[in-house]
Amino acid sequence: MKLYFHPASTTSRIVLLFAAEEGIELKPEVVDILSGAHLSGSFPSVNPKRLVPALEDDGFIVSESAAILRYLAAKTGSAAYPTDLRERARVDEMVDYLNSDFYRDWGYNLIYPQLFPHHKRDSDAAQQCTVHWGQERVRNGLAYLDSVLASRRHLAGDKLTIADYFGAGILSAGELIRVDLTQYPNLNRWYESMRALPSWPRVSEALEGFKGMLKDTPFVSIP
Ligand SMILES: N[C@@H](CCC(=O)N[C@@H](CS)C(=O)NCC(=O)O)C(=O)O
Repeated sequence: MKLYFHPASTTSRIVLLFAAEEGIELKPEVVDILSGAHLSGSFPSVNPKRLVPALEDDGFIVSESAAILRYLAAKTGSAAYPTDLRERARVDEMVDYLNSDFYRDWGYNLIYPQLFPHHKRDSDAAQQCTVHWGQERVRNGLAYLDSVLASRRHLAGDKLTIADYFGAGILSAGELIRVDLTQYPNLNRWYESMRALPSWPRVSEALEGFKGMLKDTPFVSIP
């Protein structure tokens, strides 16, 4: 199987971490989204949405990091995507929450408009409004996740599942704007447990590099 990805991409790192931890071999194909390599050439025929990651398995292509996680986990029979109907529903419930309500505010309102020129709003007023809207809503989301983790070891129960890989990847983008998770003790405990996974440092090398470049940039964050 071949993975089209970029090492600094949040959604790519989700898949990379899961595959590394589960020992799933993926042939790496870096798509340099920073130079726009995903916008022309052959990549749009792989993913017409022109986004990474995308997985190719014997001519079958699947995009969307959450769908790729589900595909890989089901294909390899991973315990991280339980087959019990209710356990699986808990996992899907969490992945879908993170991928929709939470990520909209976290990624597309709070973080990305501050990091990427193509996400920045047209006027200062619109930018400020978007980022503060995101900040307010993200506080609710983080408090919700913290409350969930008060009675569970992991995001979808007591076992490590694809919801944890998905959630940790999404949460890691917060490191770029220096979100302080210590005020959410259950969430922080869980996030640190994900950061302690053996493959985390290798998969997160590009994130660490990006963090270093941004260390003196001021951000609206969750202080
Ligand atoms: N919903 C998609 C989002 C994928 C996505 O936004 N990928 C970003 C990198 S994290 C990308 O390819 N960006 C290129 C661009 O915005 O031009 C997923 O979960 O895979």
